[in-house]
Amino acid sequence: MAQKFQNYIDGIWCDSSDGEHFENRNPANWDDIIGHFPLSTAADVERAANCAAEAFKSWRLIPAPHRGDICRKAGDIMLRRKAEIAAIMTREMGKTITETLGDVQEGIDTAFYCATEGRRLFGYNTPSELPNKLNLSFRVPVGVCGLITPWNFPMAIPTWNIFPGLVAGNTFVFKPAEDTPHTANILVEILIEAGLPKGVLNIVHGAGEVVGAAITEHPLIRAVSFTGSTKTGRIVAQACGKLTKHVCLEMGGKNAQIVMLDADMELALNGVLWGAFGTTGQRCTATSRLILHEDIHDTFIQQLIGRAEKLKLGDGSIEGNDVGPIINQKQRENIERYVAIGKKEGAICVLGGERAEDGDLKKGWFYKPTIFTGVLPNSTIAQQEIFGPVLSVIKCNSLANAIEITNSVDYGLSSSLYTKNINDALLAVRDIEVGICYINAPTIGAEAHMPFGGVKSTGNGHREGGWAVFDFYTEWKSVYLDYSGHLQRAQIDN
Ligand code: UN1
Repeated sequence: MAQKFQNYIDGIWCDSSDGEHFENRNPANWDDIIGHFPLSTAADVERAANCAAEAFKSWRLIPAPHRGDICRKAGDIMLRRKAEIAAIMTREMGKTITETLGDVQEGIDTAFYCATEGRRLFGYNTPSELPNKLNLSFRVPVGVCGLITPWNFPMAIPTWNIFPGLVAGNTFVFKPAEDTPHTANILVEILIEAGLPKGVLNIVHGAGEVVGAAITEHPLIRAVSFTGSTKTGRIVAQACGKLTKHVCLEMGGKNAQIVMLDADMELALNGVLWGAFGTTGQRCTATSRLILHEDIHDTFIQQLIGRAEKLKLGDGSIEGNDVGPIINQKQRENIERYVAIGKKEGAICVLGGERAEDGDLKKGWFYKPTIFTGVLPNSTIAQQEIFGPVLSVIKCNSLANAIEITNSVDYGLSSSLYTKNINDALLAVRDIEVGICYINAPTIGAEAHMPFGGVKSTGNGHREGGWAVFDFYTEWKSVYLDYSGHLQRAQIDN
């Protein structure tokens, strides 16, 4: 009998209001049922939002350094449980243990970064234009925050939000992805053990259309952070806009790696293999376009195919496997749809382009690493996010041409350029329209203490990670302290 998991509302583990559940299965082996999780209702969100609002009254008064201490303790617990959490994550998400260990580490890094931020949270003081008057401006929490997270980074993305949000003094209603609910419950367990008071973090499992929608529509929830597709992000933004909520959107990418004539080819090959096929291409930062200088194109492709076909597909929990499964049936069908479009549009599929179904792979959602050459910059597979192990190769004839192709998409998350020419590198840093720019490194590899996010259709101007995320989880309060003892009129008496 598969284990039954629960929501956590107001310090109590509980079922959904109508007792319904959904199943969570291992994407590498459908026979492996991880457990049943609550299919929650709008009433559950209502209850969670009310509890979070009640908890906010006292949580906001706890000194920020003490709130930071809870994050530090959470980081210590994560460190202790790192291998166990990685195994749980691989079982429900599919990526290799090496990668899930990295995902947990990103959470640990964020915990320790945020712990110390509790002792900073810097504000401003400025001179007043009037005598005997003190001007200060400091950060205050927003209030109850809603958090809707995806399945590809089940620990890193929730912690990027929850830890800074808590340190800033907010409380949460958290809806994790239906495909990775177990890791989310572990995070809640960790924060309970670290001493988080009841009601401060509430987890409500279930469908985006029900639980996610209720979070965006609930008037007590003042800010919503969403990571997922651009299509859903726009729905979230519209719903939040009606109630003038803060909304932080981290959405799609169509990230390019450029390789110039003078690049270190070995380095560039390793970069694209990791960027395109790591996490089975299921990262918003994944390399989905490879822009090659025409003079190196054929040799580079030949070597890339040689390397990519050696990648070992399989259950991510087994050592030696390089590429795990696709998260679910729907996502694999989506990849298949794009591959068919690529072929129809005239691109040449030089590797993969089909499911992997040998032996044990038959029981999982596996798909072979796929490479298309002869891709036109404006074709569908070069423009739309596929979220799978599909790489579109495009030729360029100069750096200017490569930058133009890189910028010719709606998205602007991450980019990479391989070159030994410092002038070219700096030019690219200046002109590529993205939020994250790598030189001689792949499009993936963001660090917890740097701002994370993108421009154009990737985001809405906010950043996660590092110090920048505190701009989302706080408001500014400006304070004027007049100690002159008489009426002083700004703009008039000075
Ligand atoms: C994501 O792709 O959704 O830079 C997040 C990276 C990771 C985070 C990715 N550290 O690839």
